[in-house]
Amino acid sequence: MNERIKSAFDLLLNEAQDFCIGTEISELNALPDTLEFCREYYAKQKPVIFRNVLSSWKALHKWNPEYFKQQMGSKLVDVAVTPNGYADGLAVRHVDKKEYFVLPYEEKITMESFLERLDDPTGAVYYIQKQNSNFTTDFPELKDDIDTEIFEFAEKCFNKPPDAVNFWMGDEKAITSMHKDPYDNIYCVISGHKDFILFPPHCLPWIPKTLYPTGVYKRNENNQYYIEPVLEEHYNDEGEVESIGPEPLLTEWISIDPLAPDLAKYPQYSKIKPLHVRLNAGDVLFLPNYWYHHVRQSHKCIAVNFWYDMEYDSRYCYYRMLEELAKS
Ligand SMILES: O=C(O)CCC(=O)C(=O)O
Repeated sequence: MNERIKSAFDLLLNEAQDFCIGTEISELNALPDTLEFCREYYAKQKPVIFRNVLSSWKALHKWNPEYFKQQMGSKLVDVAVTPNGYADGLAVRHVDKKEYFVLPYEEKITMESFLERLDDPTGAVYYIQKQNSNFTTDFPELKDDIDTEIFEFAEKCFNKPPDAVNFWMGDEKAITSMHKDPYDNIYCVISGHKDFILFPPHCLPWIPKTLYPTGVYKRNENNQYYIEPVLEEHYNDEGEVESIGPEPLLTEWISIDPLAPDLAKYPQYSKIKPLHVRLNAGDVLFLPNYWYHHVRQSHKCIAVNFWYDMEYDSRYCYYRMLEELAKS
């Protein structure tokens, strides 16, 4: 990399360090009002944990596997299934020994059998993690157990309703690999705990990324999982698919695992310091858009989160520039 760009990146890291940007996570024991939230957290794009603020939610006292079994045992739910716990993560495909970015096998099963599979330590890893507002569309019977009015302070600040409300429940082996989202995130843990590893957006130049062939898990008749490449689609001028393949679609993904970083391969990663955050039942995290996050959980942890579309402001434009410079 060009020396001038490299020293500009070092300057970025040092300035952020000097101004304590992304060096710690604030915590409050109550929800803030709109003005405090806007000034102290949203405007500064600073994460904050609100500890133990969900006690007014019925969900906190009611939601557990037994309750779900009684209330919706026969309901069909969409589940992400993987052999290794990484839905949307990296894995080596045995056929060609290449590393792929792999999407999960998607299965519809009853809530009761989902809960049974969570108790089977030998099988594949099951995770309800569909990020398509599945709480709103798939779990209307749970709606009254959460009180979204407590987040009025945030909604006034974002000035929009959430784009998606997602429901998460799964195995402790289910891991969400490091990524970032174009959403401001209000993340609520209802039962169990979640462990987040975070980096602020300005750490981009030190977080290695690679273009990977894309695959999707499939299951054969012996219940074994294998990776099938997702082939690239070619479009005509009308935007219709003209042909498919022969090459797999390429997906850019973060190459480093923060749980076991390969520093020999990615020495630049040692320059940045992760923030570790544990959310317990009743805790809420405000995670601003474009913050990198990696997420683990306790067994049968239950969570709900609210995604608000980010504002595409000047910060986003600088970020795009940084992305281009980091490629050079
Ligand atoms: O809870 C998880 O596993 C992942 C959460 C996440 O990535 C998000 O809320 O953006």
